Amino acid sequence: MLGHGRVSMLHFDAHADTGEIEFGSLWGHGQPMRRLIESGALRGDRFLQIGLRGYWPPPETLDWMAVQGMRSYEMTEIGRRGLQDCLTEAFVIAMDECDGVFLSVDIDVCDPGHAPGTGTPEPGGLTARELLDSVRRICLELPVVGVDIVEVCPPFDHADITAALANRVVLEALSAIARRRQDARDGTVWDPSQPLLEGR
Ligand SMILES: [Mn+2]
Repeated sequence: MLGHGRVSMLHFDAHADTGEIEFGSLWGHGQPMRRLIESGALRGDRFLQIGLRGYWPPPETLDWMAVQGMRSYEMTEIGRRGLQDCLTEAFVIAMDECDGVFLSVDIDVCDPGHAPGTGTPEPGGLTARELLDSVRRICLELPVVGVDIVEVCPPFDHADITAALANRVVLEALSAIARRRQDARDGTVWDPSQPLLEGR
């Protein structure tokens, strides 16, 4: 199967989503990352989580994650080291023995003040600006093969704050992927030190 075991994951979320069972079900919104790794499609040791915080998961789930070799950049580490430093490190891991990157964005990675319309809000997250800049950088610098944006809950939203952010995540990703492909066609080598990232 093309790409099987050769795609790494960059997973933005307040939650690990690596639970074993939720309300008696193997398939809930807290289990997808465990099922994905169990399937063998993605390697646990090429699975990078960014923005985790709060009081879940329990120790036995954290133990399972450690056995898989998963790497989680919790908000405390991001605050201490800086988001860009964490991303730079994650990129190196993601591209080791992998051909592509899947970018999964749970909107609750952002602070509820920036994304209130979600089912399991967790205080102390990224700003909208940090998320948009991260998505742009990932899609410019890495061979992204797929993107999803999940957990937007319109009934909980206010003034379309969350919906607008999710929309802009998609636009940032598509625009950056298009730019990367255009540069590849033109033979332009993108220099991260140049001011593209400092555009709007
Ligand atoms: Mn979440």
